[in-house]
Amino acid sequence: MNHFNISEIGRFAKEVVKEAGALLVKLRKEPMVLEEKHDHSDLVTFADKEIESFLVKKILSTYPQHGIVGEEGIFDQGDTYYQTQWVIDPIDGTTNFIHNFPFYGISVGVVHKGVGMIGVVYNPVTDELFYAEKDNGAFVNDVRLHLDQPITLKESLISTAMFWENPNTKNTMHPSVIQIYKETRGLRMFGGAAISLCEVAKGTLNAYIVPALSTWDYAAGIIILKEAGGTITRLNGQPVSLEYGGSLLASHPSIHRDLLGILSKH
Ligand code: 2AM
Ligand code: CA
Ligand code: CA
Ligand code: CA
Repeated sequence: MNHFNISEIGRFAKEVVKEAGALLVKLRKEPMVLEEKHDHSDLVTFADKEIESFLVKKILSTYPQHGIVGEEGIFDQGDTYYQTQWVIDPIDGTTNFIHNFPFYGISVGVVHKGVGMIGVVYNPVTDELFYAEKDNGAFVNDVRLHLDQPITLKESLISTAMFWENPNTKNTMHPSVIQIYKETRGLRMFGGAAISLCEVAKGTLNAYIVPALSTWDYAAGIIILKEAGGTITRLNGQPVSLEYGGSLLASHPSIHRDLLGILSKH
């Protein structure tokens, strides 16, 4: 009954994210209206809510039977079970958006019966639209992404987020982070999960490693990276769920095992 037509839904998802992207570019030029969510570093703007509302309206007018999980909670799922669920982050990298630091984007994933089927991420600064369908490859503006050049840990550039709490001494860097820093070309923190995952899919970054995220931060990005040939697990090597958030070790396939080895030591 609830047939999932991946190419039709994918085409729609791409279109709707492009439209939301144009709206985001327009909203960026308007005066910034922002408020704190939990503290001074956890912010939400008028644009986050506008983009999520726009996406929810568009999705439900075409697919009224689908559910939507979004960071700003515009659509209330209640206790209803939806076979097909859209997992959206209207602006991933809100702090970057506010500061005009060019590393933020719109992230939309489509999950059917718990399986990630479609991922769309739009970077309005570079005008890059990342798109992937399960088993059908990953693309940036219609150019195929594929991680087929092997790399070593020594020649890789790693992205992470926030300083990890040191389990022994607190308030200093986690020993895994220090070791990864020493054994690679370097560590970067850009403040955006979705774009980080897409950059790993492009090969400009070689891994994205984070201790905790929500599903909307990575739903689209992990489908894109997986279809580009990347390897994605939790930090302990377990498979990543699209139903609940958690850690992420998302990398080029040739360095995943080495990174897991480092993470398991500390
Ligand atoms: P956001 O911009 O959509 O909130 C920042 O390192 C990355 O982590 C961003 O992708 C950010 O998404 C996400 N994040 C999740 N929870 C966060 C929080 N409480 N504070 C800041 N960033 C958070
Ligand atoms: Ca947020
Ligand atoms: Ca986010
Ligand atoms: Ca967000």
